[in-house]
Parts: sequence; C-alpha cells; structure tokens
Amino acid sequence: MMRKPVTVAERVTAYLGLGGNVGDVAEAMRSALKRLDAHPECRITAISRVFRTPPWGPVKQDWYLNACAEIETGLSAPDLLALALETERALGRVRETRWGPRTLDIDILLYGDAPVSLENLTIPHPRMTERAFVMVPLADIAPDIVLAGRTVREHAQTFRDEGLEMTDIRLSV
Ligand code: A4P
Ligand code: MG
Repeated sequence: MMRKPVTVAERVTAYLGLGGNVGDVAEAMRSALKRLDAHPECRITAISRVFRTPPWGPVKQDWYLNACAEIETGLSAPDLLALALETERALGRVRETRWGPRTLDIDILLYGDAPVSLENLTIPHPRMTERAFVMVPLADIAPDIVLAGRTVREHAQTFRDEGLEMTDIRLSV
C-alpha cells in the first residue's frame, strides 16, 4: 500500500491507548484509526494486537477491548488531544461516569520524549504503568521504551497473571 508522507518538518512519534466496552468496539477502533490516519498531519505507523481485558477501577462493568497504536504526527500535543476527542465524539462516544462504560476512549499515552503538563492534558498518561490493559498492548509496538525505570516489556511481564486474553481481531488502516 502507498503511504502518504507526513509533510510537516517537525514530526513526533506518539502512542495512543484505545479502549471500550459498549457496542462493536473493534469496529469503533478501526474507524477511529482510519480517521486519524486520514488527517493530513497524522499517520498510523503501528497497531498492537487487540486484547480482552477485565474492567479496571471502581465501576462494575463488562470486559473491555484494548489496543495501542503508534502515530507519527505534526500536530502539537493539545491539537492531537483535540483530534482524539473529536474522533471519540464522531464515533458516538457514550460515557456517563468517570471510569465507567464507554464506546471508545482514546488516550494519549506518550508524545515524543517530553512530558506534557497542561490543565487538560497530562503526558505520560497518569497511571499507565499500573495498567495491564495499557502495558500489554503497548509492549507489542514499543517494548523498549523506558517508563519509571523499566522497559514497557518488563512492565507487561509483571501483568502476566492479570487475565488478559489475546483476540484474533485484526486492526489496520
Ligand atoms: N486528559 C488528560 N490527559 C490526557 C491524556 N494523556 N490523554 C484529559 C487523553 N486525555 C487526557 O478524559 C477526560 C479528560 O482527560 C480529557 O478530556 C482530557 O482533557 P476521558 O478519557 O474522557 O475520561 P475518563 O476516560 O473517564 O477518565 P480517565 O481517568 O482517562 O479514565 P481512564 O484511565 O481512561 O479509565 N478497564 C479496562 N480493562 N480497559 C479500559 O480501557 N478504561 C477505563 C477508563 C476504566 N477501566 C478500564 C478501561
Ligand atoms: Mg481516558
């Protein structure tokens, strides 16, 4: 497949976490990745496998599907967040409670090497290293990145017994 070049001079590699547990989540993930890749300043460069993951947090809810994607972008971190939120909305995101069920949540996990600390945007995504549903898919596409003194691969290995299930769902753009 011919890939369109990202034309901007300053390109950053960022990582996104995708998760949802309402409706056809795999299809929502596919549409989201297509939309992001269609943006002139974004290119999806890697996609993890999709995992079925037990719900994390205080809210009792269905299992999730989770995946991670690598994106090369000329957008600033706030503009990438705006695009992610717009994409969630375009897919008809439903979310009533914090940590509650949702069609598709798109989190910015990492944006280049630099931390971002704005009122509405914190990168690296807070608590990501504590979450099997982030570290395990991220290890598929970025195993050697070091977070909190350990590689993503090492973080993922600590979650071996958390009950995540690999699926044969294929995502592509
Ligand atoms: N925001 C700040 N930093 C970021 C960032 N790095 N990326 C702000 C994205 N957004 C960021 O986010 C609310 C606001 O956070 C955004 O508008 C942005 O300004 P949200 O995604 O609407 O809120 P939320 O998802 O309800 O809260 P939060 O804390 O992000 O929850 P999580 O961590 O996303 O948890 N269990 C499994 N197995 N799999 C899951 O994917 N997800 C959740 C939600 C709970 N349990 C889960 C899963
Ligand atoms: Mg979120």
